[in-house]
Amino acid sequence: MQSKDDRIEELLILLKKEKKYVSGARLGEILGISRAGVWKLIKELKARGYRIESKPKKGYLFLDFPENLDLYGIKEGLKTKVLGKRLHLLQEVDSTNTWAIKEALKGAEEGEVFLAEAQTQGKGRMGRKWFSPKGKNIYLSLILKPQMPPQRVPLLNLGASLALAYVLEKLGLEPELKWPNDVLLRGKKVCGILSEAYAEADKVNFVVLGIGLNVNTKKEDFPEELRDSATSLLIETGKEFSRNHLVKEILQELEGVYFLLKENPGEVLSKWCSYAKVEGKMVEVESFGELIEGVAEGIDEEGALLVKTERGIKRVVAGDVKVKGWKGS
Ligand code: BT5
Repeated sequence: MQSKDDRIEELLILLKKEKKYVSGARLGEILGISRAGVWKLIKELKARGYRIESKPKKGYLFLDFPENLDLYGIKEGLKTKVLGKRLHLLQEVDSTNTWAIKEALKGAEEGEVFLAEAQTQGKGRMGRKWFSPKGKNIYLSLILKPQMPPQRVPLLNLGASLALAYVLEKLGLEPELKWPNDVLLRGKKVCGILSEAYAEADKVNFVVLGIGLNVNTKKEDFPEELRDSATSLLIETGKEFSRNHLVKEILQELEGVYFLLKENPGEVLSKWCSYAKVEGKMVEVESFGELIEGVAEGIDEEGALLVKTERGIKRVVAGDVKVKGWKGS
């Protein structure tokens, strides 16, 4: 027998496909339940924020997804094989990365996704904080179990930012990527990525890849200190976006890049470079307390940044890059 969740998902798919009123009797027939049963499921969808119109004698019409994150809305039509096959959602959590790590240590599988409407302790790199207000943005972490040596894990960061660039480009925007993990619009940070790996010397047990994308945050809602360096899709376009739709897009693009990384990492790197405007620019990189100055030459096959300094090429595996003239730096 189908669970209630499966029936709700099926009902949603049916309603969305029809694009016109469908009678309760017909829906009941397809789902193998009574009209009263259909009405109960519709009531539940409405309570979750789905906009569905009901008219006597005509039936039900799907209008829109809810503004809030909703697992049915993400799963409906999701075209992935691995990522997002299992999705988890909380209204509030300390950090979706911390949550995903705990679940991975308990045996959660590759591709499981952890989402929250708000984070109370959203994490950036190196102990920094990620501003994570409720109900506006995407805070998503997923578990990967890649067959790659630990020194190649940084490629996942680059791959994830490339996937985000694809998502934003589809919205008509012009994203830029900044090593190692920033996605920028007009030089301002719209998305940050944090990967945390659990590895042995020669084997990766799992990686939690965390993505924070600013979607419907208004300029005045950012704290003062971020207003000049951060942006959101709303600020850039004047429009609000469905986060359920965006999560779906992110998972699909991410899976494409993840599979490509296994087959042809060189291609991912060259695609990444085509969005990065750092090459050939004078940069200052702060890495493990050291300040490295020089010209950014590119990225090597393990995702490290190569900087041409007065004393030769320096390979930087972690750090913050400042490019002269960039607001987001
Ligand atoms: C990052 O760190 O950019 C990684 C951010 C990853 C966040 C996601 S959300 C889901 C998952 N769960 C987590 O707990 N984390 C991940 P970093 O490069 O260190 O940048 C952090 C810096 O960006 C901060 O010090 C601020 O200056 C700035 N910042 C903080 N919140 C921001 C926001 N919402 N938008 C733009 N910039 C922000």
